[in-house]
Amino acid sequence: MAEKTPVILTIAGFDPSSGAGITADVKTIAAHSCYGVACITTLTVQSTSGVKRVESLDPFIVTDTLEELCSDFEISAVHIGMLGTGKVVRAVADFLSSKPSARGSSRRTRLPNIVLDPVLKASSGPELLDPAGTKLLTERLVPLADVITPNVFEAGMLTGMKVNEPEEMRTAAAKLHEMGAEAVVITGGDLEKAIDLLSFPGKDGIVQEIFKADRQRSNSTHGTGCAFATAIACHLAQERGLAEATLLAKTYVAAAITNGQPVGKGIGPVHHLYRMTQQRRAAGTGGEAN
Ligand code: PXL
Repeated sequence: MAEKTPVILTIAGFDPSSGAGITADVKTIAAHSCYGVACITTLTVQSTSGVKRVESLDPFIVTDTLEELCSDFEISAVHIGMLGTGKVVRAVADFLSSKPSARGSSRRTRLPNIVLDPVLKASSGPELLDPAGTKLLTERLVPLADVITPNVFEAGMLTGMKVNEPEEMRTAAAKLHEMGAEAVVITGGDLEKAIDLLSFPGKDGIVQEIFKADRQRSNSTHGTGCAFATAIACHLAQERGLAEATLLAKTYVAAAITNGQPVGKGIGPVHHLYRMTQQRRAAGTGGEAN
């Protein structure tokens, strides 16, 4: 009998250049042998040269999409990325906490393996979540998620602390636990050493593990945060533990940067599907690609 393919739901914005957002997430999900379904929250106008415009969708469309997908698919993990506005954050939080929505939610069981990437701002500058959204995300989604994956900037914004060095990452993670986060991965890919901190409750209290890698100098880094969080969701869906999921996701993103394709005139996307080209090379000339 064919093995069941885990279905991963991504709730995120649309980046037409496919480096970040839902189209990138679906590529990441495919790269992990899972099936991706997407609830779009926001349209952005952007290319590799940055975000030019942000247009949030009606929160009812978000709720209806979530209802529709969840009434059909058995979801094994959820990735939450760009949400845009407080209204959308509320719709997502109401849905995920199984509160009946204004339209009447039919679902009663909580979705498993919720990974929250608290997307606040594009690297190119523009805000990707309004201030009401940041407040609601902190109050409702941080405590609801199984793991949150802020970068050092986002960890600083959520905690009101300076977060640059490993010690500050540890303190910020502890504060995020106090704020209701179950598990936290703070990514420090922008630091001199690419340091990620995983912080989660163990038997005898909070366990913190540092993952180190050399920082890559590359022009293909757009979408690293989305790829990382989505890859973690896929690994959790495949029943891996959080430490293994974090390590594998970090390795995946590093390889996706190394294999980045030089497309566009600005900061290019990571290569989410780099394993396909490796398989094609390994298959030689006999493959379908010919
Ligand atoms: O990388 C953050 C991000 C997430 N989601 C969407 C984006 C961006 C950054 O530009 O556009 C849709």
